Amino acid sequence: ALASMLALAACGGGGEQTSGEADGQATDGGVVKADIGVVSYLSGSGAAYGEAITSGLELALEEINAKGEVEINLIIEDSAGKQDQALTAAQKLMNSENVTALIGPTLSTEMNVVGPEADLNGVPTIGTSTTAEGIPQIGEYIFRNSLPEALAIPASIDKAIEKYDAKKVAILYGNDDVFTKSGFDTMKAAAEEKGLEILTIETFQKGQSDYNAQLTKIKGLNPDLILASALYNEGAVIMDQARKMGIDVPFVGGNGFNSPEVIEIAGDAADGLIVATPWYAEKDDPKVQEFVSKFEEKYGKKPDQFAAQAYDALYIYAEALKNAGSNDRDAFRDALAEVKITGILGDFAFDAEGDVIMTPTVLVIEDGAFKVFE
Ligand code: LEU
Repeated sequence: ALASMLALAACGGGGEQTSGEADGQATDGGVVKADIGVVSYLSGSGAAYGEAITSGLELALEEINAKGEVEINLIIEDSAGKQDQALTAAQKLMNSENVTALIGPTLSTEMNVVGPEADLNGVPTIGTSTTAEGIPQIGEYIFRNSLPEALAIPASIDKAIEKYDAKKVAILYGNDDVFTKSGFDTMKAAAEEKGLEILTIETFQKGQSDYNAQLTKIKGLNPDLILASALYNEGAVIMDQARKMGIDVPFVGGNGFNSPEVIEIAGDAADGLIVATPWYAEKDDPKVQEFVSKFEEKYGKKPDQFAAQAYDALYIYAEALKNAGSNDRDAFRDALAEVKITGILGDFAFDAEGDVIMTPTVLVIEDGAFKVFE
């Protein structure tokens, strides 16, 4: 009986898998197979972020598996934008599903709890939208391919200064979220460095619906620009209420504002929003245009930045799997650190910390659409 139990365990037929070895056969005729766990913000007030991300992943998945060099199975879990739910989802994927690696979670707030746990378990993880300071620095298993706020915000502020000769700014930010706080720190530092006068710093919390107090104060101080660090739901409501109060100065937003949802929710009030992006759908590049038309065909709408970054992330994972030649977590992690691809975001490679350096393009919303801010 003991001998047959051992035999069963040896061929993976029973018992718990406790090592970094992912389940199932690693290769099948040279094709590396892997389960990849995805933790995404798919329900609640920021669900459009997760929808964009999973749409980008699923399109890439079809293409990658059709090529037949690797075979990826995505296991997708909803985090609802919440730390505890993100952690529970990640633990299930790492422990019960025994995935080779993780993609996500969506928010830096969530990554701040999932990242350390994944790193401790030796599970390679890539953030495709996590832009706060310090994410890849969580540990050697944690990577990102999303344009950090530290590169995006100064580019937007520079453009706004150049265009509007801005000298005085008001800052408004969510003080209960890792990303909106980090975006604020970057905005404040950039404003100070560029010699802008900061007239006031106002705060809000997730889910807030009335910004009258903050906006009345800002209006009275008459800034040239408003720097706002928010996710789309709060950000769009802020712009709507500001315009209704007669505040018509431009807004500079962080990555949370780079979603078509802002226009969807705020309508005309979104005009005058400036954001920096690593990617935009109008880019004159055949790879980008092919992606945009395939995406539109599959989903009936244009991809946004979050879909694009997720799409490239799965190609980065596919390349790492191929190069690792195995779905072993450590082999995958080491191959991942060395990946070089040319994706729809351009030439891609991680730096020594698993972070990314990209040159942003600054966009502005005019007449209800994002346009390159020339
Ligand atoms: N960039 C945000 C963050 O780091 C998430 C994104 C979906 C707006 O939390």
